[in-house]
Amino acid sequence: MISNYLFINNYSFNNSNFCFVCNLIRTFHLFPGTDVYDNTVTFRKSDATVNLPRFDMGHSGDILFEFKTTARDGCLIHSKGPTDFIKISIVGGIELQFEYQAGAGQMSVSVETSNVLNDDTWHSVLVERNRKEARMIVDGGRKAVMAEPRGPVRAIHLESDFVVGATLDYRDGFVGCIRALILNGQLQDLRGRAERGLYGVQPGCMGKCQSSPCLNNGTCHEGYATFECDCRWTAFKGPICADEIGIKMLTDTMVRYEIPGTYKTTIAERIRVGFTTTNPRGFLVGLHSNLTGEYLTLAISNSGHLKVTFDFGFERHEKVYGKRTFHEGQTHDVKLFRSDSGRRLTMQVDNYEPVSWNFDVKGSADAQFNNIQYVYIGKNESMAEGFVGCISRVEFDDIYPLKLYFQQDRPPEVIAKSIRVGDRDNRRRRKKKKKTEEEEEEEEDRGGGGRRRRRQRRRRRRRRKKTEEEEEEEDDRRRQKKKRKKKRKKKKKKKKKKKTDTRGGGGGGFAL
Ligand SMILES: [Ca+2]
Repeated sequence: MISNYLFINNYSFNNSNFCFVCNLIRTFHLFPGTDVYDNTVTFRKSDATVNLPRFDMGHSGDILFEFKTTARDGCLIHSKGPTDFIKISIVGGIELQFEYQAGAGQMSVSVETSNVLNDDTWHSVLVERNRKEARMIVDGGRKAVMAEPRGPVRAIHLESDFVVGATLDYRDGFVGCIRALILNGQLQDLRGRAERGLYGVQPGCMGKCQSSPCLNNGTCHEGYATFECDCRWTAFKGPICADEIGIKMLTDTMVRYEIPGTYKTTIAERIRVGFTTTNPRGFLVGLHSNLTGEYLTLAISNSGHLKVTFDFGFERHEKVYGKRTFHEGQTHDVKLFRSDSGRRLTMQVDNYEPVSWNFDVKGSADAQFNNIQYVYIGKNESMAEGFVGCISRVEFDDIYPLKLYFQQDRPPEVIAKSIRVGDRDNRRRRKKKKKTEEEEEEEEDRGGGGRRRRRQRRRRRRRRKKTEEEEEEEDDRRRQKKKRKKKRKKKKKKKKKKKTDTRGGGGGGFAL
């Protein structure tokens, strides 16, 4: 295979040597009032094709179209004759390749782009072959040219259908959109064919993400045949970010997330929490700074209403969402956010109308929530009793503490205390560990330890023996010491007695 790369940046369309331009002009004259870009189809399956009639490329011909995809590889166009063929493919997401054969060996022209071709935006392709050379231009700028070999130039002889979307045998399929296919200046009606009904091909460019299949603000990655939801920036998990991540809270359960690094200072927070409870009191979520003493707490009051308490340094505020009570065992979703440079706090519960409170923040006053260190769920360290029920979907801006807590590689910033289930598990693990140690010893005793272990055991026994002897010696020493002490005490007593006797007499005299 002969391959030739030639790149010219900023290629100008005014270069009259290129028939590309005449084709474009011709195109727009040929189809007055038609939007060639409206002639679009989506290839939903990799083995789906649109088969057009034989294209006589002859001694010179050109193919112009645009595509949009997220796939790295795929055959866009294929056609062949008894020996000749043409094929246009995307290779590795960055290279576009035009391969052909006209009598002699196989030829190939490739354009490697600096930007990716599978970035789900439109890219244009012009492939042209004339008596002198074959050329390909991608996105109007990237160009590759290959001169024909010396000698008489043969026409490309094609006999099969002109297949769009895969190879003739439905392999290496392209998945994505193709529009404005123009062959030798003739717009091809791909859309019309798709409208009449074709396997795996739909009129228009419709991705799978257009129907917003990912819930809770999950990011949809287009695949045209499929889609993928990225739930990273949500408090949810699962294929469409719909699965709740929740925790059962007992009265002593606390989850704490420590904001790493230089903490966090905000003027517009976004907080969300889901909960279920039958207890008309309890701390749901709290943000706290030990450095500044500033805080924000969302809790259920004794009357079963939602209550926000905060102090960002300008004044302590307590706001109650008194429209409803929330302790009837239903699941609720609370969203809380601050806006208007910190002057406005809005709470939305479930799908009810949001409630806002405005605050009088003076110009010099500090509406910032400074140095937030912790996010608490269920209770904080100073509380004796916490929330009882279920808490889920906790998020504070881009922090998802419960999700982090339950993920496989849990970061050290998030901890949960007094989770009884977890404690029981730990106990079980400890028990198991102990048992294994015992089992090992037993095995050793049974002689299953091998030479090294036996040597270790002997050494251990010797050490034990030694210690016993030492202990005995020490006991002796202790006994003797005691004896000596007793003797000394007796002597002292005698001396004392003598002294007291003499002093006692004098004293008695004085008393009299
Ligand atoms: Ca502040």
